[in-house]
Amino acid sequence: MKKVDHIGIAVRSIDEVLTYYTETLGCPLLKIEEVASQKVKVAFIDAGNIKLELLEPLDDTGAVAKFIEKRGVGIHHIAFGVENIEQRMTELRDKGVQLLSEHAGPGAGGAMVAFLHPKSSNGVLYELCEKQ
Ligand code: CMX
Repeated sequence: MKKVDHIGIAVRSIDEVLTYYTETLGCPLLKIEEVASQKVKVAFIDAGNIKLELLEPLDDTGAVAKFIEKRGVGIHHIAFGVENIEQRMTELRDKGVQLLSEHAGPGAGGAMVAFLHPKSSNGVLYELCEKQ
């Protein structure tokens, strides 16, 4: 893996928590966007050497909505920045890791993303993320 690109944090409402990050912690807001394919609105926060990705569900049916319903708000995933994401996926699959999709798909910030199932990653949802 090249680096940890961002940490995803599930929230009920970006509006409600944003001033905690920008004013209380003093971390600048980079951008807010909707990622319809993942059924989330995301806010990227600049935390210095890493970004925090606040994830607000767009409806009750997506993965983040289900996560909040079951486990409450908090840390949702860790995203590794990678190159050649399809090759990384093949290597991990060959090593017995369960991936959530056959191929990478579009994620926030125009990146291509793929997820490693927490059941085969010792309870942690990992994302692979390749910037275009
Ligand atoms: N971290 C750790 N464990 C998690 C988890 C998470 N984020 N989300 C779910 N789990 C666990 C559950 O607690 C459950 O464990 P138990 O069986 O021990 O209770 C197990 O995984 C299965 O969870 P589930 O609630 O039954 O949910 P699903 O199997 O339907 O989905 C998962 C789980 C990981 C496949 C789903 O959350 C997913 O597809 N995630 C990837 C997509 C995603 O997270 N998109 C949002 C991010 C957007 C972005 O960054 O761009």
